[in-house]
Amino acid sequence: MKIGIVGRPHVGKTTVFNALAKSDAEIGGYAGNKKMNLSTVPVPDDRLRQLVPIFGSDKIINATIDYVDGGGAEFAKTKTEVDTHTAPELDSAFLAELRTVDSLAHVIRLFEDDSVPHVDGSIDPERDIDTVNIEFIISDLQIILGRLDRLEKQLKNQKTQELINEYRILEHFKDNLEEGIPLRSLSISDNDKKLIRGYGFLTLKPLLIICNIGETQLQTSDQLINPILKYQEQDNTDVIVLAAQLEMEIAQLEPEDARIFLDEMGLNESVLDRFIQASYNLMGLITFFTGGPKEVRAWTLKNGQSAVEAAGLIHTDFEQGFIRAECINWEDLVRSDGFIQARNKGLLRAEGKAYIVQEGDVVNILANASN
Ligand SMILES: Nc1nc2c(ncn2[C@@H]2O[C@H](COP(=O)(O)OP(=O)(O)O)[C@@H](O)[C@H]2O)c(=O)[nH]1
Ligand SMILES: [Mg+2]
Repeated sequence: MKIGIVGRPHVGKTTVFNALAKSDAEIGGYAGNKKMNLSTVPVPDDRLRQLVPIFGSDKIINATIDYVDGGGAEFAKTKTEVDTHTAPELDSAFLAELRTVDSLAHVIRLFEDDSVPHVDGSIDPERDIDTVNIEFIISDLQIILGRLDRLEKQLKNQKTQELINEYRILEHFKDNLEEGIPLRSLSISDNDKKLIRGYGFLTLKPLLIICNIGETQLQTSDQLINPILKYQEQDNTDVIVLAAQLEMEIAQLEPEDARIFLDEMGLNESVLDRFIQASYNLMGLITFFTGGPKEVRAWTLKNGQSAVEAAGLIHTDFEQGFIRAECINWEDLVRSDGFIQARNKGLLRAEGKAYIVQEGDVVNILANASN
């Protein structure tokens, strides 16, 4: 799973990236080094630790999330050009990268700091949301208009049902985008989703709005973000609050020092957990586990995916040779203190290919060896 961090210049995107990835990418950077920041980060999950004694596993393998931040490569123009001229455009390579992500984390600025002027002249989070939304709408529209043009020509020669369907759905998208409606607000059939999967439309991606507040705003954050909460009502959109600079500083400390610091600040450690939870919910993702003497491991699936799809994720051979999946809720397994007792209590279920894997399932795939 990959999350793209987006937003206006100098709102704290790289700071958020550093907080999430516990890294130290250059902040305040601008069209300088032309490098994006990419990081693969383990998803913290205490359930893995609790499953270790059940399997006697040697190690834990967390699920991971990939984060991408534009770094110095996100905008086409340099800082001087932007400060003295118009609003910055996104760099085309960064846009292409964004088309590959599963969801967007849009950082908006609430923190006040005179030494960091806002490119649009004032702190106005709602304006920032609209600006980026419009930018992405235009970008999706450009792709659609180009494709519709080509489709019209193609349809003159070959009127296949697939091309006709694609034309119909893209026209529908165009009409909505022209009204300023992002594609994530539309209900799209599974079939249509398949037809348009390759385009990576930006406004179709689930959107997590991150309100970046300053340290001094921690006490008043509820009031501050009140006007932003209405965006939560839009489809596939959620809002969270993060004091990104503070979180970045904490993430860069040694774990022991971080704990002392958090205690002193009266903060809890759950900000990153909340970010990940919100992202999972937004993308409709669930976690299941596998275990053995070598390792206990967390995997990410889309809610609604089946046992055979889970098997395919673990190993393609498991998908082909699938016989059945033994499944049990992780907590039932831990409480039973092992598989034998769980089986005796009737908690271990034998499920077929079509079984929909549930959040927190421990899954053991039984499969024919391929040859
Ligand atoms: N005071 C304050 N400054 C921040 C905060 N977050 C980011 N900044 C500053 O804003 C500037 C831009 O941050 P950066 O993460 O590089 O923003 P980006 O351009 O969106 O990637 C840097 O000087 C940061 O130190 C914050 O929460 N409080
Ligand atoms: Mg940056």
